[in-house]
Amino acid sequence: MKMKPSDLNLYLVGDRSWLKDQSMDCVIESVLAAGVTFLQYREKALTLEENKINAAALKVIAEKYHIPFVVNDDIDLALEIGADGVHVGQSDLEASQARTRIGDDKILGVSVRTVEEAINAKAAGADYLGVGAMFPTDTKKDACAVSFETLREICKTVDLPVVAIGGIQLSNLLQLQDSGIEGVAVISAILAQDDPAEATKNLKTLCKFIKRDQVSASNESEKLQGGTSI
Ligand code: TZP
Ligand code: MG
Repeated sequence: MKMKPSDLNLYLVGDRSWLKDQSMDCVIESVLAAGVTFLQYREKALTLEENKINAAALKVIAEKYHIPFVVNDDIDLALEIGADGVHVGQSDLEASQARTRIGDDKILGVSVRTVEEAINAKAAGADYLGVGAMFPTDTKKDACAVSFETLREICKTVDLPVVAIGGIQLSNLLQLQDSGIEGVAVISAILAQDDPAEATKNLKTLCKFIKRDQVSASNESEKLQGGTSI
């Protein structure tokens, strides 16, 4: 499966360490049904065998909902389970090598923090860019901040769809409006919530307003947050 820019609208990075008592498969099924449009498998503390079993299970669910499913960093795992693609960061395998290994038909996502990295990622064959961290986050302790201006500059300069990531919650999502992004990628804004499906629906309501030329979403935002305008 290749991707469309609109697939990036509400991108979930799977990380079971945030889950409360629920099983990952059940939560993923419920949030995909609620409107998640892209799924990345990213587990940092599992064995090879556990990753194989868990990633393969999530791939089946993603297929059922016809959404792209990519694996973070691990190209062997992505190829072995037949994922739709991979996502690599700047300190992982070079994006051009990742492209060579997965071939032209699979999705390549690349994390970038500067315009230069974004230009290089495009030249290396990226299909989309992940840019962040846009806000402080406890999820990735080593994440460096990216400014709104840099995000906007990347979107303007490089002709690739962009998903913003890092600390994005219902309360700050609309601060990314008019940056040129296609959507937002989150972990805790969905997986750390008591009701991940409800959280997905609320985020999705605001994601509709994220693209340029769309009407102000302040009323919607106010309703979702019980009357506090952002
Ligand atoms: N890359 C940059 S920030 C981040 C990743 C994977 C963590 C995103 O998690 P959260 O909980 O949405 O801030
Ligand atoms: Mg990585």
